[in-house]
Amino acid sequence: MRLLVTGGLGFIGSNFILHVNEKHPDFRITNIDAELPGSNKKNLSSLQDSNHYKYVKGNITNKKLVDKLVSGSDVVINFAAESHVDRSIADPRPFVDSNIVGVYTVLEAVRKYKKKFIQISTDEVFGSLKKGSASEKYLLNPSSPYAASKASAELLVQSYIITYGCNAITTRCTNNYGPRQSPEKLIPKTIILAQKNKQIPIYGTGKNIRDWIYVLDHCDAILKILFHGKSGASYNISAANEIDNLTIVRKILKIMGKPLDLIHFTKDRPGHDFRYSLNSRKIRGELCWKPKYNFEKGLERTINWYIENKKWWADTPSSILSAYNWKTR
Ligand code: TDX
Repeated sequence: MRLLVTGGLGFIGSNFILHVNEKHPDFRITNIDAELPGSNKKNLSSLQDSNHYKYVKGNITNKKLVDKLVSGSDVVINFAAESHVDRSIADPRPFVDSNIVGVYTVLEAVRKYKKKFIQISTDEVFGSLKKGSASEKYLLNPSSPYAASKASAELLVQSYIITYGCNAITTRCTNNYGPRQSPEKLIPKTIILAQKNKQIPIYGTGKNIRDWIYVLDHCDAILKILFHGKSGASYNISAANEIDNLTIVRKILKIMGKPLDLIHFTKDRPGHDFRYSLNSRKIRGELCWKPKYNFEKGLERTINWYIENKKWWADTPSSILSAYNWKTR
């Protein structure tokens, strides 16, 4: 199988490529990545000599390049996205470009060359839920410019399925954690700051809830969907592991043997969603998927990876690790 992976130098995309390379070494993978925030060339340096892996630097809004790469593939999996909510609050424009115009450009190519397409979306498209868990039938109700750009992409995919009969599937996953996640996200940021004995900013009260999944469980779900997912469908992916931010930060500090007084409450994120939660009954029932990692095991693996791979994050600018200043960026 010839896979075109977009955004494969990012956190989830790079873990997915490494996972596929391990489970299906016969697959040929082409990775197109624009090297924007979240991408890291070190993520796939282990594959640089592989003759089953090809890297192309480029943006998914580049029609000519996307056409060429899509025509030479069997399946396109779109991980490429601006993904940090704080950045989208400071400047939504790159989110419209990558997450909407980029997806449109890829959709045009998969329509033209009649290829299978998988769009990697997020639980954030359903907005904040007071109670219950969102099934695939819930209405899209995004809060941040980031979430709105991902919801827009989902609607574009849906329209290409209905109007042009495209062979496409959308997946939505809850908050991922694991090796190679960009230092600006909560879990890696906490590990890196704790390692440096620096204050860890918690937005607002720290009571906000996210539903966490180890990145390899997400990658495994995408593989199941690639092989057995129903064309035109969407699948929610969740490990049903809801935890508030303060509890996570405390757990990390405990595992690392660091003092709780590193915790520092800061100004809340504007429009901060209180809780995300997905119902993943459909993928568990139809595709027999279930997560393999519990949170304690996954968190320890993640902490160990960051401690053992200090070189990967050592040159992270302090501005990325500080409390976000939404006014000036
Ligand atoms: O410094 C911080 N302090 C803090 O309290 C950061 C970076 C975050 N937080 C809070 C905000 C959130 O409630 O922690 C929670 C998690 O924040 P992020 O890591 O920024 O993730 P989130 O906003 O939940 O969005 C994530 O989940 C859905 C991903 O970044 C998205 O890409 C994904 O689609």
